[in-house]
Amino acid sequence: MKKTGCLIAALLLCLCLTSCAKEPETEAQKASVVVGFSQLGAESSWRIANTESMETAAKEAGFGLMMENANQKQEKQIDAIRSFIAYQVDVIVFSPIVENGWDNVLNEAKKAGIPVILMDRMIETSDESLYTSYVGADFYAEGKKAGEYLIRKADAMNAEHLNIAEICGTKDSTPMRDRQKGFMDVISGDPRFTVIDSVDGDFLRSKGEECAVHLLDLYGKDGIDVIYSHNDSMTLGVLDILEQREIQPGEDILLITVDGEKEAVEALKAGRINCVVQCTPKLGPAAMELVKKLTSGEEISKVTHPEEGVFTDFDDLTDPSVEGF
Ligand code: GYE
Repeated sequence: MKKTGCLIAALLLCLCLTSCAKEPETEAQKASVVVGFSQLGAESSWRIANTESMETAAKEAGFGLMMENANQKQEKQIDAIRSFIAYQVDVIVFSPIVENGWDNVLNEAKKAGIPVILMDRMIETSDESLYTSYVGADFYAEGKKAGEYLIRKADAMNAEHLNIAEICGTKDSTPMRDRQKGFMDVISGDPRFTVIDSVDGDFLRSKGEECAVHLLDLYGKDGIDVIYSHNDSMTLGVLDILEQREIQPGEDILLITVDGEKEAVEALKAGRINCVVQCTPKLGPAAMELVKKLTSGEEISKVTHPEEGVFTDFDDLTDPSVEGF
């Protein structure tokens, strides 16, 4: 009797230990729909606002969000996607840092039957079935808006010739490629414009500063009339350098930027930036709507672009709609 009692107690203890040792389920894992989200980094205010938008929207939709931040490394994004496949999430959402090199891992997701939504950036692939949907900006249209502003400004200034320096975002990313292409397609036929240089600023404020130093040392203040920068973070870095060197931004050198974060819109209002092309980071609600439809078996569109505008020094900047994120 005594022996059996001890045995039962030992068994119970064993059971308790094994169940206590089991990892507790996280909130994300308990939800009925689990989204694996691979964010590419935290390189800009845009990206930070985008991450917040995704987290808030997932919470509001009642979805579990397993998020991994790749700190600007493609390999880390690939690892994250593989871990979401292993966990068998319901949907994978990811923002690809560059366009190429995803086919293998996306084929693995496809084989596992997990749909993939591209959020923010696109991929280059010959197999469109590797992603179900894309939600993000039309970067080509953004580049065109930047070019159209420049033409209008040159007309208003009666400019004969303008030298443009371009500061690009992350090499081979969709916004870098398409913001450049849209801009060039608009201005390249106009003999008033010469793009004297195009440098890589990787969407980072610190690199924007480095690029400004490099360009000013190389061409001098009088050799550059316009800086077209692919995002606000880099532009804010440029502003710091121009001001250090007592060059009047917005006057001595025209500044055209993309995103529309608060600090940039304030600089536009203060006459230190000339044109801000909008690109919204608030893609969370649209992304979660796609997840909702997808998991309830509804058809979803292959591409969704948010509505975006442009703020310039031709506008009434006291209008309350002129606001940054
Ligand atoms: O413009 C930039 C960010 O992919 C649209 O990435 C995004 C870009 C955005 O780092 O600020």
